[in-house]
Amino acid sequence: MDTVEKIEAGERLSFEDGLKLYDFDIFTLGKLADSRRRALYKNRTFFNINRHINPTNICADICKFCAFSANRKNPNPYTMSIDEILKIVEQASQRGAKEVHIVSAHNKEAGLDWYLGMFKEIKRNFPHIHIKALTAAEVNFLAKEYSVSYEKMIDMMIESGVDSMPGGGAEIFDEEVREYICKGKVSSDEWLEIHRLWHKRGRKSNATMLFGHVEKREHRVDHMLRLRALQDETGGFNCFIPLVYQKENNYLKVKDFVTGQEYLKTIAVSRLMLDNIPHIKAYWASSTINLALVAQEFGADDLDGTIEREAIQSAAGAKSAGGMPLEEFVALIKDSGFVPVERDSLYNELKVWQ
Ligand code: V47
Repeated sequence: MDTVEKIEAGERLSFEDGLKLYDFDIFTLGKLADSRRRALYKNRTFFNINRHINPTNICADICKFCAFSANRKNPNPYTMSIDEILKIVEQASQRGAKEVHIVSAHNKEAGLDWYLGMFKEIKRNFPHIHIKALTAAEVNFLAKEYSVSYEKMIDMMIESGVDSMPGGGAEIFDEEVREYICKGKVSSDEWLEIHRLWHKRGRKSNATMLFGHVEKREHRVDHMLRLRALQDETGGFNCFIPLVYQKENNYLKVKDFVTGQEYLKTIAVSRLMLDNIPHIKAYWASSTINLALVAQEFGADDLDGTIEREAIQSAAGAKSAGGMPLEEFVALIKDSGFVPVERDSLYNELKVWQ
C-alpha cells in the first residue's frame, strides 16, 4: 500500500510515510490532512480564554534558542511575588479567563515553596480557574534541585492545585540535535517519563515541538513518533503544538525563518502521523495569526487562546506580546470560514461563538 492508500484506509503511517508526506505537493498534503480534520471536527475550531504568565526569567539552563531567560542578551532579570501573580490572575479572571498557563524559567533562588505556593494561592483564591503549569523541564529541574523523585514532584503538584501540564520543554527529541540546542536540559527520555507518570495519575498534558532551526524533517517525524508511542501507552496527551522557532536575541545562529509552506506541511504531517492525539494546535504566537488561520485548512483544529501577555516567543521576535482581544480573535476565525468554539482546558465545549 502506498502512503495515500494507507491514509484513505485509516492505516497507521510509518517513519518513511512521514518523510514521504513532506515531499508531497502542499495541496495534496493539505487536502489529506483537512479531510482528517473535518471528519473529526467539521469546520469547528477550538480556542480558550486564557492568560499566560511567566513568573520568572532567571534560569539555570542555557538553551541556545531561548531569548526569554535573563542573560547577556536579555539583561532584565525578574521574579514576581506571589501577590503580583495573584493580581494578574484576578484581572484575567475578571476578563473571563478560565485558564492560567504558567511557565517559568529554572530559578535556583526562588525556592520550591515559591513554585508550589503560587499554585496553592491561585487555587485558594480562584478555585474556578484551571491551572496549566510546570513544563516537564521545570519538573525535572525542581526534582533534581530539591532531590525529590518525579513521583513526589507530581504528588506535590497535584496537592498544590496544578490541573494539567503544558507541552513545553520538548524541543526536539533527537539526542544529537538536542545536545546542540539545549545541552544539559531535561533529556528526551526524562521529558517522556515525566509525562508518562503524570498521565498515569489520570492527568492530561500537551506536547510541543520546536522546529525551524537546525533540525531536519526526519527529526520532526521521529519526534512525532516518540509522542505517538507514549500516547498509545497512556492516552494522556490532549494536543500537539508545533512551535516555529523565533530567531532574534538568542545564541542559535539561524538566518532564515522556516517558510509558511513548511509550517503548513508540518501541521498537516502531524495531523496525519499523530492518529491518537486528538487536537493539533496552531499556536498563533509563534506562527503569526495569518498562518494559524490558514493552518485550520491543513489539519489544525485549535488556535490556543487570547493569551493576554506573551513573553517567550515575543522575546525572540514574535509579535505576540500583547495577546489578542477576544472579539477580534473570534471574528478572525469566523471570517476564515470556521466556527469558533470556546473550550475549557480539557476540551469540554463551553460556547459556540456564532
Ligand atoms: O518549550 C523558547 C519555546 C516553549 C523559543 O501546552 C521558543 O498548550 C520559538 O510550551 N522560538 C514554551 N519558541 C511555550 C510552550 C507552549 C506554548 C503554547 C501552548 C502550550 C500548551 C505550550 O517555547 C518552550 C520552547 O520550546 N521557545 N524559545 C524561540 N526562540
